[in-house]
Amino acid sequence: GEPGVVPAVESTAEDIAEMRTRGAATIADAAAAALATQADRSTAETPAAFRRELRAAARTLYETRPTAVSLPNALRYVLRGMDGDTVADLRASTIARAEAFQRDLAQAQETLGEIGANRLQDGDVVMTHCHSTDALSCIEAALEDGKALEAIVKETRPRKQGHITARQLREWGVPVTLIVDNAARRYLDRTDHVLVGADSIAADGSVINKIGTSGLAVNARERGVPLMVAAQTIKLHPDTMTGHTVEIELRDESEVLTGEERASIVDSESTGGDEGDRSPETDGALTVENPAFDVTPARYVDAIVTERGQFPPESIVTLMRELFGETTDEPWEA
Ligand code: RUB
Repeated sequence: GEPGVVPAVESTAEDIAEMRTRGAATIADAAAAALATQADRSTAETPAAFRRELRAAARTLYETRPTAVSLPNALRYVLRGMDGDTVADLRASTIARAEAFQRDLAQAQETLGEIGANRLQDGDVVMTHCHSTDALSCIEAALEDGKALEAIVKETRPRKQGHITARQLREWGVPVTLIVDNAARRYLDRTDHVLVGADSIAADGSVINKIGTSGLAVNARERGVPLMVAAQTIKLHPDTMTGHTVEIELRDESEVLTGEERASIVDSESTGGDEGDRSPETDGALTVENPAFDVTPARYVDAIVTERGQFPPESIVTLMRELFGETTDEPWEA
């Protein structure tokens, strides 16, 4: 760890990296809370040292996972609110800014849920992928409006976040049909809406979300089922306004294949020798790739629902310009 970064921040970073804390909104909330904790527990004696520590804490959090832009957006927002000429003032302003961020984030989710609920009709069947608190907020608001919904929940390999979605929906009394990812196209025949969240949204309206979203989107279009993306504006990716692409996280092989499974595949590859004769070249010839996210082009997205209203994906760039302006320098790199 970096000097001055408090253990609570290190452990938040570890929770994010290991996915005990996961999902774009939840990660952003945890990151803001961690910066408040850093501010609270900092033992810095000068304003310069305090600022250095906060930047180091932000870097520690930033380096955990690359795809959900809500993480750097949250860090940037909190650090820009750090204000004052004394350590006491810097501490108080940072904590207040982080708390305001967390309040606004929760409020945005509630507001977008009410907006998204308008797209759902009584009796509709909604298909979900992964676990998105923004997507669930739309369902919750529709239920509160008295609409009865059913859900078809994709398991979402390899981490099975569909189980978290299924548990939440069952808590709300929604009938749930859990399916393996490969069954999605078959069940689109009786689906009224595909509803997903986002880790990042690019300036061209493309949506970066859990791996498998793009294939689902193409199948949904082929079946005539609309795809709705629920995303707080914190998911809008400012760098994409200047042409940057969003980094897709590649996760560990162990999420896909156990060591034993690997051995059973590589051992069965005949190398002409006996069992003890397994060469490293043979081992190296089995590559497991485990991308955590993919990109759904804007043309497959029917609506992006945010707390600022719902948008056709092609017009999201207007909202991005309004929210971010032109500067995207990271304050923790200063
Ligand atoms: C989570 C995921 C979610 C988005 C949106 O991926 O792809 O759909 O983060 O979630 P992972 P939310 O499990 O790898 O973090 O609406 O809660 O921000």
